[in-house]
Amino acid sequence: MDFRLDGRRALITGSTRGLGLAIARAMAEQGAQVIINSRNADDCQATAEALARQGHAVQALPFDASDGPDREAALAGIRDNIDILVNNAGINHRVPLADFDEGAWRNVLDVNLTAPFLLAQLVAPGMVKRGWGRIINIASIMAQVGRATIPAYVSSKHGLVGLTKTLAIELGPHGVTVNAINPGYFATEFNTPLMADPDFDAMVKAHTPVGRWGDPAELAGAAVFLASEAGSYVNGAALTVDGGMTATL
Ligand code: GCO
Repeated sequence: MDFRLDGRRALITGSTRGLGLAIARAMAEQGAQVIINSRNADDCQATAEALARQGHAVQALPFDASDGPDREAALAGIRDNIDILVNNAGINHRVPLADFDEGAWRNVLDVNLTAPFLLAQLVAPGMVKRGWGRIINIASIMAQVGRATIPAYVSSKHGLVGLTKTLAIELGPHGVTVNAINPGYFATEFNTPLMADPDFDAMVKAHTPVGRWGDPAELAGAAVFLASEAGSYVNGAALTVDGGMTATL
């Protein structure tokens, strides 16, 4: 059983913190060369330096995944040499329906759904040429259920799992697997407003059979598995990592 990623080059979007950083670190620990990305060049540099100090092969590549010219310019030289793409960068906008403006809706869809599609389109040709590749889309349990006040996020994540399935079918014959991971509630900066709300915090603990928020490191194993040879027959799947939340009422 081979969970190693030696010799693989992995681009993880949104990897300066939270789930993306945990995935980047775990992939680096399995021998991958990791490319750290976010919109913020200083954050990318600092994260890459911290991982490099721990002996990992790492590169900083700041760009805005949802900005066409920025994305294409950043990837111009390396798009054909990415073995593993993790579409992790995501945003949320938590506002009641009556106040949810169109710009915010479009922005969430752009970052969470359109950018993963366009990034896959950029890197897939190189993977197909080499006959090996992995695309891992970080969706959410919000691809399985919904929650009031986050219509754009829920729609984008349901869409991301649909994108995963259709790309899995198209790229599978070329040695490229495409899968999603559906994280439940993890203790990340992204979820700070939810963790700070005592009612929400209590709801998460009560509705998660393991009784707590997830630690980002607890998501990384799923990403390593899907990226490795051990996961070679998993394609078009959405792997839920939620402490059991969606298994219960
Ligand atoms: C929310 C969002 C996210 C969640 C995550 C759970 O409830 O506002 O869904 O912040 O953490 O997506 O899967």
